[in-house]
Amino acid sequence: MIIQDRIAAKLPAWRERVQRLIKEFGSVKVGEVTVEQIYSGIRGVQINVSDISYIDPQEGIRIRGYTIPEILEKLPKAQGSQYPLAGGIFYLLMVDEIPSYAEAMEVEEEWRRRSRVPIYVYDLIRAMPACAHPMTMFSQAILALNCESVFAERYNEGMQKSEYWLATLDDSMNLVAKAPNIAAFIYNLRYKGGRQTRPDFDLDWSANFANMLVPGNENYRDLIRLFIVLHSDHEGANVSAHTAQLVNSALSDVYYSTSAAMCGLAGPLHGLANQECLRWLEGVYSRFNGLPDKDQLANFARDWLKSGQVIPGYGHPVLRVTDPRFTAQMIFGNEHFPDDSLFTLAKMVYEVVPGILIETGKVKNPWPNVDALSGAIQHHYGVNEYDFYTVLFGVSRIMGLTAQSVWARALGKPIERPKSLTTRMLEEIVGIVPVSEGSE
Ligand code: AMX
Repeated sequence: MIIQDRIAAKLPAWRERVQRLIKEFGSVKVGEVTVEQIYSGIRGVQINVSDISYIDPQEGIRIRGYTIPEILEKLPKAQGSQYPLAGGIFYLLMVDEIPSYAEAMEVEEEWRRRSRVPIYVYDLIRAMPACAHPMTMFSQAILALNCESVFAERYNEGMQKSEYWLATLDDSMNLVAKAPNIAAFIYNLRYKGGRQTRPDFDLDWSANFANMLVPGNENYRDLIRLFIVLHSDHEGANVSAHTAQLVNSALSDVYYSTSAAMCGLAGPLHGLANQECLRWLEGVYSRFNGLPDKDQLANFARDWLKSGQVIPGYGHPVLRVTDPRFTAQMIFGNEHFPDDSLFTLAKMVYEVVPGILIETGKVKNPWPNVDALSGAIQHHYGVNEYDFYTVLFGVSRIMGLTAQSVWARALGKPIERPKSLTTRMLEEIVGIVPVSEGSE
């Protein structure tokens, strides 16, 4: 398999770099942790190394060193399209090189061969109650696939540690290959009366996924090609990425770890924000019976904040500028449907809301993140069942999550085990209570 061969060729040099850091510089301090950081979501504490992607607060994401515009320009394109092949972004995430068209297509061909989803997964989804959120269904379906885990099987047979990454890669390829079929099945079951569109193996991976959701729409295929690249990875320490790393570090296979990551992505402060964004935009639109003017929108946003709620799609724990993934979607919308009503409203929100968030004096980043637009764009193509948006996000994010797991196992990362303290211990450390007997 092409990705396996390329990683295998690079691995000795990577292992040497990491071993040198640990052996020669293991005692060098990287940073310090404050009491405030402990109480505020271990914010900014460097807990992990991931070479797959990095977020610069002032620039946004770089995937394997490339910015979003560079990636969109350099990755090989699907035939007849100016948007990249998903096989290309996966290759870049995994191998750390921009692939040729032939290399990206080889990945896509491998996925095609692995794409069949066992019937028990569909049975499980069908058996879930009507109240189950699509993310619950998606996470459960991924978990059920654990029956197929190459890693689990080989581990039971006594696989060597040096081969963990190979089995993890095998599982990752299988999971990515099957994810679009599972997600489309959930969508059509939940919203389209169970009328499923069969996979079209003449289409590239992204276009096939798009076609199972919105059959026969070329522009929607391009949107999904773009969406997959934009959502594929966002550093190693956000909730879903960190969850996947933590679970996978216990040598739970990627079905366990990705399913757990999807549960984190399902939170309203993380991946669910895209669904919340569309709900919010629709709320504004119906409140004003159409587009408000800017003053009306500003007053609405102020009242909303006063009621103690967040404006979804705005703010970020790391970014301090407009998310370049937001900008890429804005360019797409302006090219394809500049006058769409919700898209126009989303653009107006971008003009008005940052100023309102700045007024609060507490929001560290008043600018939009990726989620501020993705829902409005889906809505344009008739995918207006916003409960489903985080599943779309998840299908793409599996690529980055699994790339991180493959490299973690390849570089021999051990089980994660940070340490927790008691409040009393912290009070002792800062010197406001005497050190108890027996503690030192
Ligand atoms: N609307 C209203 N208030 C906001 C806000 C927003 N969009 N963004 C931040 N704030 C508030 C916080 O709630 C916090 O208030 P508090 O002190 O009363 O608790 C204060 O501003 C400071 O927060 P911060 O340091 O700027 O942000 P954070 O790192 O704590 O949180 C995030 C980041 C994304 C959770 C937050 O900006 C937010 O809730 N945004 C809206 C939801 C959203 O868009 N999530 C998607 C994130 C991207 C993703 O994972 N997909």
